[in-house]
Amino acid sequence: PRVVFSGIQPTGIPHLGNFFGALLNWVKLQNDARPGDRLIFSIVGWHALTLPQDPRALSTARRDMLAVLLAIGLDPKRSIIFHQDSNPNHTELAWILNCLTPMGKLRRMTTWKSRLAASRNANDESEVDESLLNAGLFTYPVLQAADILAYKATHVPVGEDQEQHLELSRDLADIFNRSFHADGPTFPLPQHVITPSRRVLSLKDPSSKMSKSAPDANSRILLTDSTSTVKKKIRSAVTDSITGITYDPQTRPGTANLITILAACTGEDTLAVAARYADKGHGALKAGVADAVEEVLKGPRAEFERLKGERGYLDMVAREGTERAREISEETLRGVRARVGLV
Ligand code: AQP
Repeated sequence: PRVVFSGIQPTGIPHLGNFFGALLNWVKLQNDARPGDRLIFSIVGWHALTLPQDPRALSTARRDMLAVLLAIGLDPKRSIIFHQDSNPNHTELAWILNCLTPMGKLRRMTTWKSRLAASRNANDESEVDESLLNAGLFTYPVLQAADILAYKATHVPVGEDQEQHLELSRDLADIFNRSFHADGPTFPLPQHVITPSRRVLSLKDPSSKMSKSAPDANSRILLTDSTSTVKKKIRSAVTDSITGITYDPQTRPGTANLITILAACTGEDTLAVAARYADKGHGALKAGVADAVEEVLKGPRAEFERLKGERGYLDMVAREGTERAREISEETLRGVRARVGLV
């Protein structure tokens, strides 16, 4: 049987990129699960703290994220859905793994390298100002490994951008297994489940991905956006001035991104969508995208609104999810503590 684990940060309401790049796949994995499979989905609050968060906004985002996960079809009877930050087994394991992690491995993480690059001294480009970066940002891939290994996960559905972190999880599992091999390996090596869909790009700057934390709110479509907001954001999406519609991500990234979104909504091929709009203009394409997005969002949006009023129910789902998660991770930690000598 498979143990599937994945997580999402409570840094805001998820957008279409999170949905097509990750969340929709979680629902599919749940709905296609075979008897005995275990599915664990976590809202990873500790990861969110690697960047400054407004405490009240974080608290709201945490609860909203749970409501969104339920609204899109995750079912607490079939999946374990819980808040990472309510299960200290993750941080305990992260600490133990930190003590086995070579610094060099963390320095090679592209996420760290891009943070470093962004903090170059304004006066001297060759000088990196590490004082602006917190230690959590450096070591959070180890926390991610702990998230996964605490459940002895075998399958981890995440975007391509996470492949390097998953590789680290495998390395750390292997280092632990080889360092403490009392009676066989402790951790299975987790595999990547590649999400088949393409990256969704920012509606305002198609050279970057759609992101929860980009400053321009019009650059992303949230799963809870109203019909009129969706229309307005798509209408103002950046495209190009070429006549007719073709799918060409290199030269027409904005147009290609709209085609990608439409295709993801309808389950069509991008080239088929492009062919359908070949003789039409951007106005028609945008209207088509808005309609397709509305079809996808209307169910989850209504369910989200309903669930937001069910605070007691949400708290119960979170509490029960945590209990089930903790039962599994506590067993892992018992083995880990015994192996490293903390008994
Ligand atoms: N634009 C995207 N297209 C496809 N997949 C995406 N993912 C994120 N953006 C896109 C996938 O969503 C999952 C959860 O992401 P996360 O919350 O852990 O953080 P992230 O990857 O950093 O996503 P955001 O939305 O940009 O959040 P912030 O702004 O908080 O950093 C991951 O599997 C990711 O691949």
